[in-house]
Amino acid sequence: MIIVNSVEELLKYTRDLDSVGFVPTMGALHQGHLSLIKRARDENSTVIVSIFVNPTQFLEGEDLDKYPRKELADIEICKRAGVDILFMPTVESIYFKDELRIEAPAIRGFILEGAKRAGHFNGVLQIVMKLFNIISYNRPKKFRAYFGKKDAQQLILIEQMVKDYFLNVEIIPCEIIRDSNGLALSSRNAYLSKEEKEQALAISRSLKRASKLIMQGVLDTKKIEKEMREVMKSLDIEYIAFVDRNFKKQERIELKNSIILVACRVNNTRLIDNIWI
Ligand code: PAJ
Repeated sequence: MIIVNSVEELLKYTRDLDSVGFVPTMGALHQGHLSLIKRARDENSTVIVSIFVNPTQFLEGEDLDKYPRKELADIEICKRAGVDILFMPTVESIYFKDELRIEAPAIRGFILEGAKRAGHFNGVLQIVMKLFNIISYNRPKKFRAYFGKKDAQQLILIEQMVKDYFLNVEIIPCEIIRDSNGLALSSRNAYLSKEEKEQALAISRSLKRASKLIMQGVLDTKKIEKEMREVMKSLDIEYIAFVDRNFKKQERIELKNSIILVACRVNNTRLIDNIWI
């Protein structure tokens, strides 16, 4: 595995590539990330992973400084997973002064996660656009990028950016990986104590409850939300949302076209989860 820290260096290693599978991450890698890497490994001749804690997607007062950084363990995980190139750029090598900015659309970019974290998705799109352009700069024959459904709104916005900006990349959505209790894996789970982890299980339980109700034929989102709130009554709920695949709010569930999203606080840790119906 080659580890590179600058764009110039990366470009030396990406000449004449056949298919490239790219997995962008912020590190502190867990089985969720690994599932993306494995899929990329299965489907491409070259796998490139990036680890970059992107400052522009953290708002003032968020956890940029304390975001878990586990460089050595991450390198080991990538090596073992058969990653070919690990790209770990410095902030200076990737951002410029007074640079051009990408603005997420109001309709999908500034609701839910984007309302609670106004400007967050501008930063996500900014870095993902840069990474796509850097990784595919030398025009591989095929370019695929892997994203988790865990960050559903991020995934939808990236798909929109690819379409709106005519980017030559295939976005591969990947299933949410959970621990044996149902808790969706997240780098931020590292902030949770044992008791808090236990409490956080109510999130996935509420989503399971929702999917059970839907299987029983309950499609009214108000009814489903009421039951979900009951399951999560010990948590500080930021939002429960029912949207279609374009993130338009729904009054009724539509099979194969609904996403149920939850954001909660467990003490000081903010957690998100969702299911695609
Ligand atoms: P990060 O939170 O490190 O996540 C990297 C990728 O792993 C994302 O596509 C995310 O959806 C996926 N992922 C995280 N937890 C997962 C889980 N439990 N199951 C499946 N996939 C999971 O998302 C980011 O980084 C950043 O915003 C990034 C896209 C890298 C831009 O900075």
